[in-house]
Amino acid sequence: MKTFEVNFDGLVGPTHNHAGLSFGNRASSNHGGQTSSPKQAALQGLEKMISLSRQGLKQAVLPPHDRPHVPSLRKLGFTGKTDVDIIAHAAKQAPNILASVSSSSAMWVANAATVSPFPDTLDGRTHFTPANLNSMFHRSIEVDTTSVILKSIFRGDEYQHHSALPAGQTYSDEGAANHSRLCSSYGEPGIELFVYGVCQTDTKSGPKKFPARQTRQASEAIARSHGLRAEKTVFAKQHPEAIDAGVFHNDVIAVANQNLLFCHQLAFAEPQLLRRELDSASGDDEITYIEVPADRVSLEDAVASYLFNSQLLSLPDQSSCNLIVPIECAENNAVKGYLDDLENDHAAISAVQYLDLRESMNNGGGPACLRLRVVMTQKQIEETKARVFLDEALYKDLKQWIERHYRESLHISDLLDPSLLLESRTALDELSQLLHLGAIYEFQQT
Ligand code: SUG
Repeated sequence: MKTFEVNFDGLVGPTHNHAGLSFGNRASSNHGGQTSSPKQAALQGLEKMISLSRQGLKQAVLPPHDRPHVPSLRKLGFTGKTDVDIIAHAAKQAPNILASVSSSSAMWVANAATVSPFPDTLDGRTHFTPANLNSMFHRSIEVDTTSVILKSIFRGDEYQHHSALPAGQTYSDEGAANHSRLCSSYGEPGIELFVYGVCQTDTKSGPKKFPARQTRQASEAIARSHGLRAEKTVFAKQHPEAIDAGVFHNDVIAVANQNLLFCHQLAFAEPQLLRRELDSASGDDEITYIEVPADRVSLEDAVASYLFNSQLLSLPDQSSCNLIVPIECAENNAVKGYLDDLENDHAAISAVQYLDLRESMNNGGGPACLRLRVVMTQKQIEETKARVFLDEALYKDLKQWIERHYRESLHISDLLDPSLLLESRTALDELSQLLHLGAIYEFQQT
């Protein structure tokens, strides 16, 4: 049975804005208060999706969440006769809370869940654990809707959906952004690599400046509940210097695809140990490492350009990969120089493609943040009821839907406008029908 790795990309929501909500994420802090363009953001993301699909890859889409999130405002004590009144209450008393519940951050679906595909698990099912995203309030409210969406797409006995890990610091989990898979081909058992920022029994060697958003305890719990083979599971610690330089998720400093690991010299606290463990777990399959030295690309340049928040594409009929990187990589001399050499000299990389995702990038989300990888067989793809696999017809429908419903620009002061709630709900109601997802949003239940 033919097996694919499908990239599910998060569609940017109608309330995409720059509120500077993520401490430790430099782009988010630097752009806080600036005007965003929800329409351009969504179109940029959609262009990325269709570009991959046109290159022969399996590409799918995940819907945005309902924002501003009124159920969260209710939980926090805001009241009113109608949802619009509740927004008005929050707008008056706590605009910062309203901004948090209005973020379109669910678009970065690399943080939606950790997925262990069927070849890796003892029961032969694909396991999903939605991320609790405990470390940031505006992200912690994503988990319930994420869970509903994943269950509505991945239905049946071949999929196992777990609850998110318990709340609190010990099990802080940010999903696939800290999880990679190395394999000889997607349908074969792979090594699952879990990367954490801090271990709760050794908090001294963590970062000093910025929070570590993934704990070892969370990663271990997921590996346990997904039923992974111990000899094929590796845990590695992020370099604390990297976190303090703005690497809030490991996918900002490393990316893997099949048997290739592309990372910065300072990605991991113990890189030699990691290589030994990966080599031993991979057995006869050789892993190729491309480690970028800090004297070629500094941590600062890596974070500013998002060089490693890239996607390594295994294109049909091509033995080496293409690398897709954000356009910011072409604007950074050190990074561009490195990429030119990589493209010319390294057998594992055939070509580098530059993508404009500036709107997402300004909140700290590059190409890899926008995708969640799920290994699926041709049969599983065919049996999926939801209309989420991108083809030219769906691309066209989504483009028109964005053009119809999204604002050209949005400033955090616009979040106080109650009509944004109705606009957003009208758009999402239509989208859930367009994608054949059923009533996935709380506002559709009443
Ligand atoms: O969680 N930014 C997101 C970016 C997530 C990127 N994801 C991965 N690396 N996989 C975050 O920090 C900023 C929102 C704002 O500031 O308005 C934000 O949530």
